[in-house]
Amino acid sequence: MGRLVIVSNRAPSVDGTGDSGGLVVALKDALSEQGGLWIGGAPEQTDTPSASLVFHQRPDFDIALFEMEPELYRDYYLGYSNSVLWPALHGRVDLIDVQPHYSIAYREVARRLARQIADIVTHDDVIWVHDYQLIPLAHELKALGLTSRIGFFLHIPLPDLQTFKAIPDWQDLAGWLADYDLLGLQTQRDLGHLINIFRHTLRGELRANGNMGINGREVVLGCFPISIDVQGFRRLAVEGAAQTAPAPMPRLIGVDRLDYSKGLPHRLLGYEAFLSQNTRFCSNVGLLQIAPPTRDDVDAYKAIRSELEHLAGRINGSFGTIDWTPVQYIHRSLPRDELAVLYRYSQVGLVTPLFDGMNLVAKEYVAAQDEADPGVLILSQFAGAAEEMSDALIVNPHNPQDIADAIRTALEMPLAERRQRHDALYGHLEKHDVGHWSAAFLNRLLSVEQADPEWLARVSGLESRARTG
Ligand code: GDG
Repeated sequence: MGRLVIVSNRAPSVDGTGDSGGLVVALKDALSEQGGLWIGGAPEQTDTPSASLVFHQRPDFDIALFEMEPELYRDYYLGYSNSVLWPALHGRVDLIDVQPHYSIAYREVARRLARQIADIVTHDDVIWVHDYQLIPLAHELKALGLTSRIGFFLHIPLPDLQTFKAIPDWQDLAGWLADYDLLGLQTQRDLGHLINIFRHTLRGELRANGNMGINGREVVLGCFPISIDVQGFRRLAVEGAAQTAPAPMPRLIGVDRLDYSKGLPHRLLGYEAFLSQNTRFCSNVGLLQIAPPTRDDVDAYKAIRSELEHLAGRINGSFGTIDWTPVQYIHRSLPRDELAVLYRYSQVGLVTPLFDGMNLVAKEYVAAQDEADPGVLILSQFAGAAEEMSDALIVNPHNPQDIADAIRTALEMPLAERRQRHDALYGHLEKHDVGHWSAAFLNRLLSVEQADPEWLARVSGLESRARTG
């Protein structure tokens, strides 16, 4: 094998700050062993972007940044990626904002990036592309004749066929996905949706080995539930807690980017129902909601922020007293080590997305607990994590009563049951950490046969005819 080449919308920082998030930790070892390279969008846009990748060396792996103009970035990232694909793939077709220039920019970014990548990779390099911002990349790379193996991992959910078809370019998207050699999804749920999309759109045939025959070649499919650095996160929580006092009263915690997919208003409605039905808990429990800003420039995000602030204000106004604030809402990002301690000192973890690829907060909450006196995880049935974490209290986030009941059950749960549930959840996580995830994906990618040159020639021919025609 040549180098491992990771491609994502954003590359890790050149100086290593912010590496503690899961993905860099997961891929660091594989990258440094293989002499790897991480290609990603430059953190700042420029009116005079370089026509080739801009290289930086880190001690562990190299970084190559892809530059773009501010307008192109806006239409590709805030536009197509986050105003079309993100809502559609999360089942919120009502929020899709279709603009022709968004989809032009999305394709243009993949085309330009492919040219820059094709200049520097060789046949033996293995390319792993991440997430919905870059779906057309394999198509563009193969059109340039690249024969390296190319895998793709979708971090967010893939909806059912009918929802998928609400995206104006759904047929193109299906075709671009089928150009990868390996497609990895978070859950069996999403894998089922992908198979159905391929069957319907490309007459794909499911083979006995679970892969799909599409246009005379085999696309390898797999379910790879992402995870966290379990030991590392647990260590942060234990060490931090040794220097911090516990919370003065039982606490529920929620930690989510302020995104409409995370079900924050639904969560507050559930908490409101809980307080109104269980008044003995008033003044004796608190909800801490950390919701750092994200994609502020997209209208749907402004709307969710004001909805959340309205609800938090309503609950505090109705139930709060001079000495007690029922909802503590923080609209800022906190350092990761502080988060770990907050999780450990919270008796209930509330993870109630309406639709989520995986949800790492659920896993972080479990990893941070004290096994002798663990808290209880309340988890939405629509988080990908629910497939693996059935020992959490599983709820339907659309039903406030379900959330209210689960909060009461969690707060009243006897120690023995809390320990039993936590042991099962932690036991699974320990064996399925983020290293397990990246190794499983990479091993599968390495076992894929390299592209058939005849097929490639055909695709490249069609592509160049389409361009010149
Ligand atoms: C996408 C998919 C999939 C949050 N607030 C703070 C903070 N965070 C960290 C959490 C966690 C991460 O952000 C959020 O991860 P999630 O998995 O919950 O969600 P997305 O950001 O939507 O991620 C998701 C994931 O990709 C991985 O494949 O699981 O389904 O949507 O790590 O801790 N971190 C810090 N301060 C904060 O205030 N430091």
